[in-house]
Amino acid sequence: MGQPAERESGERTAGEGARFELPPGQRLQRGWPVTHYGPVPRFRPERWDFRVFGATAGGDKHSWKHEEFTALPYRSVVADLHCVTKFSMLGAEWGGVPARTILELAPPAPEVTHVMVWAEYGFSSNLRLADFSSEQSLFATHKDGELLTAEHGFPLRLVVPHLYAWKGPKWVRGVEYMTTDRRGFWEERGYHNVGDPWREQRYSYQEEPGEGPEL
Ligand SMILES: Nc1nc2c(c(=O)[nH]1)N[C@H]1C(S)=C(S)[C@@H](COP(=O)(O)O)O[C@H]1N2
Ligand SMILES: [Mo]
Repeated sequence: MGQPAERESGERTAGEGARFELPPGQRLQRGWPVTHYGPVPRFRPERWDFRVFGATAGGDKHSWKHEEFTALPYRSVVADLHCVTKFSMLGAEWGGVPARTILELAPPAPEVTHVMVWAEYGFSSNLRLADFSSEQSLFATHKDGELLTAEHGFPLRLVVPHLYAWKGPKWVRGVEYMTTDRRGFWEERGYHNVGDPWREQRYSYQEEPGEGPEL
């Protein structure tokens, strides 16, 4: 793998985002189904912002308006999507702002170990900092060269290709830096705290000691 800093922005890279292969227990999905809990939020550009808060370096809060966020460096990642309900979509090209860019622009305090990614209507998902900061993690505005549609997360969704797709909120609005782990929406409702599809980490009862906060 190359160094991310040496890549031209916008360059198409597969890396670890796409293996073009099905993890255990998954089947290939034709087309692109819509899967989420609750209603599709309406995008109001004048009210929209993207916030980074919690244990930031120096205690600073960061926020971007929509036009500011979409002006950040754009990059593409080819990634597979694995839903815990057992369908997978292979080799989509996502475009947007790398999670690492956000970590550079809004650095976390040294004690940060986890993040909570927040979306509209209070949907959330927690991630280990190491997963969030992986080279392929992307705040996506586009898929296969086109703007996301409303039901697929417009204006912004997180894509973390090496984890089950619930770890990537659609309609994302911000990131909270955390110094201890806390469960997000699905992680509180029976899904695995880590969610690695290659290890079939689907449900919280499969968690080994140390993989998640006590239930
Ligand atoms: N805000 C929000 N994001 C979400 C979800 C959700 O319920 N709410 N579901 C997740 C799940 S379980 C999956 S499989 C993917 C589905 O993305 P898609 O509808 O674009 O296929 O979105 C993820 N992001
Ligand atoms: Mo899912």
